[in-house]
Amino acid sequence: MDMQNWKAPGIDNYREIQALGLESHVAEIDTYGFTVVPPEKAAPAGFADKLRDAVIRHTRSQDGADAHINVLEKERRPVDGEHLFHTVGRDPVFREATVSPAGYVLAAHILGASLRIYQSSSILKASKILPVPMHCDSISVPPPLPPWCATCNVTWILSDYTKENGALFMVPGSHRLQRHPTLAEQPKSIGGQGSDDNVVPIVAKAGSICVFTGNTWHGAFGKDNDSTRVSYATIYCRTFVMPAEDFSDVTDEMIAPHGDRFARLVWRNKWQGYGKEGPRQELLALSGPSTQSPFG
Ligand SMILES: O=C(O)CCC(=O)C(=O)O
Ligand SMILES: [Fe+2]
Repeated sequence: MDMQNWKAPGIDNYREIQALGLESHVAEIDTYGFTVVPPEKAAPAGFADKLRDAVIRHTRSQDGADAHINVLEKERRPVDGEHLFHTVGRDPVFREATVSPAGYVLAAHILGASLRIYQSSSILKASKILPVPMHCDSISVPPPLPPWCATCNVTWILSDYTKENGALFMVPGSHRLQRHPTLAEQPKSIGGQGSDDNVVPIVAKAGSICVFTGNTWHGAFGKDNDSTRVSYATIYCRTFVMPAEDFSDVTDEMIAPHGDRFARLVWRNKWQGYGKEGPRQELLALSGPSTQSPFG
């Protein structure tokens, strides 16, 4: 059947997914709440190395106290390791990662065409590291979580992930529970009282990307060895969500090489944020499709 002329919310994005050969990853996201795209499909050869080098370079050169979380005692950090925040203003390679096609189209499958960046950050986990408690990234969203998600996460795995090296873990199908996990459900393998039966480690090669919905329960195993775990994550959100980062310092010069898609991702042309002048109607009108369908 010729489907080329069909028009419906989400179809343009699905065509991009087909062109990239990522259809099975869409099925996995819908079924399990996450997918892992292998390095050869995630980005051109060499990109992940560039991204890893930038994470290490910028993390090592930031002032220790630049990020509040980096000076908290380990036990008080929700995620142990050295964090680098608001990366899109720091280096072109971080900007490129947020629009890199495989991750972008899968994020757009989850959030629809109105997606924006919520947070662009990285974590370097050297030596011994505490586990990350199980949670989902629907931050501040009350239950029942909407079946269409408010956020999603595209994590670039930049060193080989094994359980021993502190891999991410996921709970397949947990996105369909439409709630946050409770304290009693924290798995035993990370010091909780709950079952490990449905906890799967994300064992993956450096250069893979793990894409998961904002409703998918996940965390990370602790690490007891001297390996260095490196990751870079973009959390995307829908246009009505207040982003975690302030993008007002992202300049035209930073945006220009990465195109209109990136401009929208960093909230150019947003209708929110007005003062006495009130909203600009032509900008408000841009959010029309997102009120018609979860893919708008
Ligand atoms: O990579 C990790 O350690 C987990 C971080 C996390 O929870 C996230 O990126 O949402
Ligand atoms: Fe998370």
